[in-house]
Amino acid sequence: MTPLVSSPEQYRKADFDVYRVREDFPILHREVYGKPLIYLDNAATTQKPRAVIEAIRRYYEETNANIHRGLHFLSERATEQYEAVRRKIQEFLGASESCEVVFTRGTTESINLVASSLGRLLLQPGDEVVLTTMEHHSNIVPWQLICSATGAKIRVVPINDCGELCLEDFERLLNPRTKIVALTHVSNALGTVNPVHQVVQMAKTVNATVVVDGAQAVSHLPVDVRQLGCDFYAFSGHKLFGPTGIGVLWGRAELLEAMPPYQGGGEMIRTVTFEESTWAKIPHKFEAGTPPIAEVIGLGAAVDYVLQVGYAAIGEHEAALLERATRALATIPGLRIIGNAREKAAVVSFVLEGVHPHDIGTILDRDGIAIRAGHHCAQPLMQRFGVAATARASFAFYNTFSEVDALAAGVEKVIEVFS
Ligand code: C6P
Repeated sequence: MTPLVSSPEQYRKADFDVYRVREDFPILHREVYGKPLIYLDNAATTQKPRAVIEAIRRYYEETNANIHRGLHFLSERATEQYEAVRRKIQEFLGASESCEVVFTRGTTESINLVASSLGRLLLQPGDEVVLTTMEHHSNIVPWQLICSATGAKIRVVPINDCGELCLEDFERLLNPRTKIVALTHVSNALGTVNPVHQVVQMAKTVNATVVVDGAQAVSHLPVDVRQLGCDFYAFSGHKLFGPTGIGVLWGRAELLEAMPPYQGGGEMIRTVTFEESTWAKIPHKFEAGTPPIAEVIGLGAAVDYVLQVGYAAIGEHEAALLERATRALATIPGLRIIGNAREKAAVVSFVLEGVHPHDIGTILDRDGIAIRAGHHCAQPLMQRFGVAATARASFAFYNTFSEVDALAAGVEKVIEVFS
């Protein structure tokens, strides 16, 4: 492999200093097996800046109370903080109204909510739900469940060898029975950034409702749901440098209002008798029970943090990381990168001739390098590329060029072990 020059000065641009940013993430300073941690598993979950950890600590130390119910001081403060995050997310996504922001446990729950509830509203026997080959299981299985309950069918948009959607095939699939199109914004296993705006425009020619899985997008690029034109957008807090156990489903108000509740319980009702119940207004109709209050507040801190780093700096730095990683890995004999889309986030999936991806992961781990190996909850996608699994390095803005170089050196070492 051609050695790649790397000096810390390279990353210190006027407005973005990766080493200063890394100071905000306590975990990035720990060692594993006596080696500095090199965390390249950001698509699985991102690390948390001190601002998020502190916001959660402060909430529990100073404000903890249940929300929306109490008349007392702490409950009012907690409710204010919780609802302030809803407004923050509204702005973050460019949504028109804060009532369009529903808090969930994560992307998986957001998609289950929309599949189950919108599916019951819209789907009739013979109707079609269009997915793509690159969907995560979270954007396949909930649709299978509702299709088997309603008699609707799933149709799948193929992808090309680079891992891009075949839009001509998508156009051919669309017909008056197409009621829902659900696709990922960024593929977790390939890094492909899908042309969501274009997909929405095409889907709207048959009046289909478009659901976007934004789990892998929000950490890499700014999202504006009005510009995208979609009807629903889902993401997880923990992939946006926020806590686990919190996610968002944004949906158009008129659709959320028409949809039946997803779960029943406290908080989501207006009146209850043994004969019947009536529902609270959106978004509360979809937030049954005590929500994850501290996690919502942590998510608010994460959004503030990401916006302060800035998507322009994130995009520029991650593009450089991706370019360097692609260049370094592509020259390794026997290594095949899976996913070479023109529009790609900083994710590199690869296979190595004669070596199981799990062995790559295990050997790298001993050098402190955390990657993911497996099917990435995208088995149909793995089948499309004729592999059972891949090794995947996924980057965030706090990763450095030296870490990319260490990954490439680590893979060379794996080859030595197996030669
Ligand atoms: N992908 C990965 O390592 P949850 O678990 O609900 O936060 O997110 C589910 C999910 C949905 N869609 C996409 C595109 C995703 O990438 C994920 C999570 C992780 O790739 C865990 S499998």
